[in-house]
Amino acid sequence: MQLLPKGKKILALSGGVGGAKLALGLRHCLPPRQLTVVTNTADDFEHLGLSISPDLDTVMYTLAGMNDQERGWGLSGESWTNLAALEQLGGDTWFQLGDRDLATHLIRTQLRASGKNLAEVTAYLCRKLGVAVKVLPMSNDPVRTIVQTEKGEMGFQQYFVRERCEPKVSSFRFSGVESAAAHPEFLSLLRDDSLAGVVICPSNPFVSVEPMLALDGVRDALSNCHAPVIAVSPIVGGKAVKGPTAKMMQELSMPTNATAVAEYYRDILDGFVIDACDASEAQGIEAMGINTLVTPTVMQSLQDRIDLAEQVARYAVRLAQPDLVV
Ligand code: FO1
Repeated sequence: MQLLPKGKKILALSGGVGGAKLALGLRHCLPPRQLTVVTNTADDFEHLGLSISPDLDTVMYTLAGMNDQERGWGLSGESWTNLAALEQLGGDTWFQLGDRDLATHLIRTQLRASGKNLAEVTAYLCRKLGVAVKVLPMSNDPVRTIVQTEKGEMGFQQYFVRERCEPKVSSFRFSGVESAAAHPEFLSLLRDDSLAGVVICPSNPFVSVEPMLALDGVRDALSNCHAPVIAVSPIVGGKAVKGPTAKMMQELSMPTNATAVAEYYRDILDGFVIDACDASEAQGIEAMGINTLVTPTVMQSLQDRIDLAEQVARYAVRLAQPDLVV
């Protein structure tokens, strides 16, 4: 089964868990050379002297079939001996690094110190883990999400993990984004004839997708993209499938529904995918000038991931030939 015309590619923009699930579905229904996954790196931080790239890790581990499905992050079958030893020595244990996961951060830190950029390190790790799909960091330059909360400003992992997303948020800023360059292949693919569609995965719009859009040239390239730009709603039935998206929407005084997500991406979208349980919102989203696909979007099993990915890839092909859209 060939979903895309020969030589055509899908570019997926992904944060962590939700994005990685759809990326895995796409990986199962497209040959590796027809898929590139650009991943948010604004969640990255340095911890215990190590370079941690949580969303890259989640995407890599998921595509390698090594991720812990219940926890959502890290490796399956993990052990925690190092963490226990760290605790005994009074070290920082609020951010949990498993024994096997630690190897990824050690290698990344070592290779970065030897002069390799983040994309080179990611390509190396993917090769070693048997990930055939191209996974690119959004940028080789450091960008860090800073969360403005009722308790003051804090780094993203401090907000997300240490504070368990509890403080009320009022805004986000992406430190370093003004001087960071989008990965050159990210920008060139957006302008390439081989592009069949851009898929914004069901990741958090504010902290997973926005940092990618905020990189110089990306928003313009998406608005002017010759291929359809499609987003999958991370909000289903008024709730986030995973993570703090709905809570953030409330705190930012937005309605917590798929329509508000469509509105947020309005300038760049050709198509929007909403869950069957939100079908009543389709008409309003279409009235914004955004074509809407209603389909089951909750990805519990591997088959759910593949089914959704197939629907999205077919939707991209249909949107590229507007006469055929029904
Ligand atoms: N998330 C947690 O909720 N608690 C953790 O202790 C934690 C550790 C961790 C270690 C490595 C890694 O790659 C990711 C890790 N995550 C952890 C997940 C991660 O920080 C968040 O899910 C993302 O940043 C949000 O996309």
